[in-house]
Amino acid sequence: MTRPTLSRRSFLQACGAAGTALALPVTLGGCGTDPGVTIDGGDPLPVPPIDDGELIAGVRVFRLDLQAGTVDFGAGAPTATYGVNGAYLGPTLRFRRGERVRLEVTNSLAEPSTLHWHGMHVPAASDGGPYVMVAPGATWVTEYDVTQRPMTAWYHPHPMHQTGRQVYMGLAGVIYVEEPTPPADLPSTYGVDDLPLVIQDRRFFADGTHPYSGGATVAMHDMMAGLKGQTMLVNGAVQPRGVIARGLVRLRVLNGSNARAYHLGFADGRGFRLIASDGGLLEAPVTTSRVLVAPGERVELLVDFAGDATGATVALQSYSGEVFGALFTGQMGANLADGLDRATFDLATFEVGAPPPTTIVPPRSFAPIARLAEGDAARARQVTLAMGMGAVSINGTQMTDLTTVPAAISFDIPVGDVELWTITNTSGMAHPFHVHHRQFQVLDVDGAAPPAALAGWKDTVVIGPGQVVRLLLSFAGVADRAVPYMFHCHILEHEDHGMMGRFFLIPP
Ligand SMILES: [Cu+2]
Repeated sequence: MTRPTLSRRSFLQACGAAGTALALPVTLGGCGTDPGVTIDGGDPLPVPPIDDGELIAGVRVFRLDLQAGTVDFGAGAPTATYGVNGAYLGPTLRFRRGERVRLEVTNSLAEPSTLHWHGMHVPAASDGGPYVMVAPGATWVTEYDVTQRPMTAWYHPHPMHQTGRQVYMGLAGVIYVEEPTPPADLPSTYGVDDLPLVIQDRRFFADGTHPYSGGATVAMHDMMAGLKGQTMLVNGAVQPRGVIARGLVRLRVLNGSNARAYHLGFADGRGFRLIASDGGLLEAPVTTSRVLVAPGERVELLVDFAGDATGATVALQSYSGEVFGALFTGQMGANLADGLDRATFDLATFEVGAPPPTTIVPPRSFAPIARLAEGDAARARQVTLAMGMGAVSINGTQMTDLTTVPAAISFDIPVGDVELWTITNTSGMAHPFHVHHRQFQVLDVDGAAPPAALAGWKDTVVIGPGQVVRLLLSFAGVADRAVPYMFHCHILEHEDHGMMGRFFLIPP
């Protein structure tokens, strides 16, 4: 990869996360942070290799190697990276409902890590959270049954205090959960009319480094705002150009960024159908021209290119400025937002290629979703997300280590119970709230029924500044008093600095 054109954008970063009372060590000096280089994109869109595993005695076996590498992103010098079975990011794992999978995770890094299967319903010991670490040189083998409905999940490391850095280095990948035979009325030819798009922003410096290089911790401002950058990667390439089928195309978007939300739309204003959120298909496609996707969230879009001329191009953009007020409020929000949070910018460009293998006519509706009801809840919990005095918190406290977890953020939940969680955000910026192991339903947002995009199964949901969002969660699974699951903000710098809690599934 060569990209000769480098320039420094005069890019004023707001600075001013207030306060100095730190509950956890953070490097001071966020003011005047170097915004990094501007990199011209346009290289071909990479498509992660599809990995179907190997069927051994009825178990589908996947071998994943966490390894160090080097990638030239065009910053001016190569960047030291991490990847899974490669230098940056990892393969797309294809799981099939009804099968058993075995994950063999080898850690070839020089530091401990772990892999978490974000969105998957798995026993706690298989979940890959911070309580199940993989030492350097070790191989962690775990097995579980794939029981959930088809969806797009993903995997990423989850080590205590190190998740943001390790994901930023490049450890992440997509998981397709499919029926043994995918439905014929949705695009499903991988890499042709069914594409994963992993969107990440990065801040590169001219020497190829970034704020996490060399094991660094980020500056105070980047801890509070979450680490954001002005360089957009899609599937690991800077603002790439992808050739897509001249027909109906299914884009499975993962926001794999540490902190930045995107408000997706196309430069020519075309509409598309939002067909799935985190936990799979909605009850019906939602026709729209914009969709918000926050860190950790996935959305699936059907975009029709059948009417475009071969060779025509259209940019996928983020209309971030349109949602600025929904994601940032008050002085705190103004301080923690950056220029791109107020702007429209390109993520990738699609060039219309050959027609797809078959012409797809998508259904007008999908299977109904059985609704959980408030009356199903065995108990209610409050989860309050807050920021202030240079720290992030849940219920007034923080998760600072794995053993001394305050009761306010450590729950015991009997297997099989339904719970009503009220998530309140008292801060001036949005937090994508994620719960491990189970897909949940949004009961209401500030007292109103959720919009259609949030009415399906979710595992990560944006809690806007000042918002109150109520969730219904059904905790089926396997009791385990030794290994907990996590819930946390998916702004990874917030997670790493204690905006996290845990829950144990206990016997009923
Ligand atoms: Cu947060």
